[in-house]
Amino acid sequence: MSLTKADKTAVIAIWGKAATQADAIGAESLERLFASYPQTKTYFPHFDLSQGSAQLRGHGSKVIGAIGEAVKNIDNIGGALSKLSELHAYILRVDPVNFKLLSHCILVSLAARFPADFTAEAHAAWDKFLSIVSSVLTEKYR
Ligand code: HNI
Repeated sequence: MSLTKADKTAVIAIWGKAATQADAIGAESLERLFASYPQTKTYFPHFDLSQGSAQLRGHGSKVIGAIGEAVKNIDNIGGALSKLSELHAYILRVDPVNFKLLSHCILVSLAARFPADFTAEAHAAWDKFLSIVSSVLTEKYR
């Protein structure tokens, strides 16, 4: 799967608006993940996952920061996230199904904040982009 020029433009455009509230979007995405798919909480037994907790916000900031790095390096997402890929594959061993769930929650958080920008085309572009990010983070499993 690869992003077309139009996909990249759409991803970068929404990120341009999201970047200033990235941390809040990261935290909201995790809150949605843990509320809607509580099984994902099993990866975080060492965290306080209650809404708005410092650990949840801190982790949300890291996750969305990585998304920002991927946007900045949209032509070399694999290179930009290679360390993170090793971490998720060899140390964290997160089941790849969970990446779809988190990607969905990120999409919903973006859509809820930027309804006018979140056209069907922008939705599709972000869906593809997050699939690529997820593939990069899980490719070393194989
Ligand atoms: Ni993920 C740590 C980014 C999906 C479970 N994860 C990180 C860190 C980043 C990150 C950044 C911090 C690394 C560091 O400290 O060096 N994770 C991402 C991204 C995605 C993703 C960009 C997908 C879009 N991670 C997932 C999923 C799960 C997950 C789907 C499980 C449900 N991640 C973890 C866990 C940690 C983690 C667990 C370690 C947390 C800690 O600090 O102990």
